[in-house]
Amino acid sequence: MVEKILSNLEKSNCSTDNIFLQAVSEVLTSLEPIVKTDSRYEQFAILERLVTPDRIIQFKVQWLDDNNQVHINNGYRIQFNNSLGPYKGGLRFHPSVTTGVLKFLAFEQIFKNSLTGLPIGGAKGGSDFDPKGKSDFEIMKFCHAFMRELHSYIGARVDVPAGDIGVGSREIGYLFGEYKHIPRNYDGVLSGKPYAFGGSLMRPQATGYGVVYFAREMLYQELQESFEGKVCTLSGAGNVALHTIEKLQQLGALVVTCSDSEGTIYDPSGINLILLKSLKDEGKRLSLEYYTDSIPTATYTKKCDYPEYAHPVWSYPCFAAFPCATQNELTVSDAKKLIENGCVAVIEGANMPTFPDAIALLQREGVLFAPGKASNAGGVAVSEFEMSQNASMEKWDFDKVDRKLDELMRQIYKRVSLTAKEYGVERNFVDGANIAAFKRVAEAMILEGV
Ligand code: NDP
Ligand code: 2IT
Repeated sequence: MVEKILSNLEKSNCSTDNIFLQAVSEVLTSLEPIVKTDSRYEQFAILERLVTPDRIIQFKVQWLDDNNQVHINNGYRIQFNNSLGPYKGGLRFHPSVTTGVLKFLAFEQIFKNSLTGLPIGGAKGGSDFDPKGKSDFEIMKFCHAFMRELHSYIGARVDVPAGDIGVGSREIGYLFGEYKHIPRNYDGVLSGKPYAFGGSLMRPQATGYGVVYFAREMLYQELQESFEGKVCTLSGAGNVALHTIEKLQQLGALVVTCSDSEGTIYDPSGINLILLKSLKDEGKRLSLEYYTDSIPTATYTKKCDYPEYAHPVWSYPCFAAFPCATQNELTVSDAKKLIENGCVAVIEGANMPTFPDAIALLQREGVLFAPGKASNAGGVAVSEFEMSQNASMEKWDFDKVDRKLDELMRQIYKRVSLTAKEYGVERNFVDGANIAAFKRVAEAMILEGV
């Protein structure tokens, strides 16, 4: 059945959708052993319905730059599945954005959101707009133009977008600023808002901190290990990477690498987070090259100086590795290097950063592998906490959100690892996550009818 669905999908999707097919294929492979266990899955055509988005919305975004030149970008929102709750998922502004990329991200989001146990469905959106090199005013004008097109498709109980690559609280602030003018109501229609007007404390930190809470629990339960004194490697230098580094350092780990789309830093004395934030914090996107001006003992390697299949960040000995930049960034060659160097765990901060053959190799060699849909779910979970706070007009303090996040990440780990055991694939957290997430969504789809 799974093969038939994949082959039909290949026929009905175009070649730029390969990344979506990669995501679907991984999930359906995990589900293969369980789809026969319940005849209702076939009767209700659950798999076929699950791989087809509810709707793909595409719109034109017209905006003026600081020289009054007109620019046009494509804008999208993919509402994939709302069986568990309102559509929920981020917006990505990056030149590589296509419907294929957003379909993969929205599909993954259904499963991630299901794993949180919270009432949220799966969606994703964004634009091929490139925020790099744009003035603050241009970012504002683009966000306002984007929201003028998007507003009629979203709502606090309909679809609640948030941030992703290229979209942080500054962009969410501008998007919200335009939204509230249109229906003239102050709904929590976006999450990741600045704290000054409806944002939740800890949303900026939530994804990275959640990744580390998941990793801490997994390492403790599986290996009775902690991060104290351990060397960790990491890719990325954005929201997820910065807060993953922050929490790892708080737990006593030595994080020795980070990267951006231009190159990589290796700092054997441990990444200086204050310096890194001063280069990269929201809005600022200075090259990592400048890191070595302040810390000459660190090494900077330009992207053009290494092959695509062998990323320097994965070539250094480490206890655990955290890919936190983007999809398909950790190859099978990188996985071999990590294994040779004694890495015991790979925990995904980004969405699908590890190639399928690299995952298979890591798992075969006994490296603990945490898939992003489980380990990076803390961001969307705190987004849902923000929706709760907005709906009740409350403000929770930092410790309350932090405690709830920690508890939720431990629950996700438990759900994923128990499901893997139950289905005879102990320690396969990919299968555990896909099966646990699927069962909850499928049950809702069956109970709601066709
Ligand atoms: P940011 O835009 O804050 O940071 C992205 C980082 O990744 C930057 O360092 C960027 O470098 C680098 N990067 C982006 N694209 C590429 C590329 N094609 N090649 C190499 N490097 C690249 O995004 P986030 O930190 O928010 O997101 C990172 C990942 O985490 C994504 O996969 C996202 O989907 C996922 N995620 C994000 C969540 C959130 O709450 N923000 C929640 C869950 C998952 P540069 O600046 O040079 O482009
Ligand atoms: O990939 C993700 O989970 C996000 N970008 C966050 C989504 C959200 O709604 O907070």
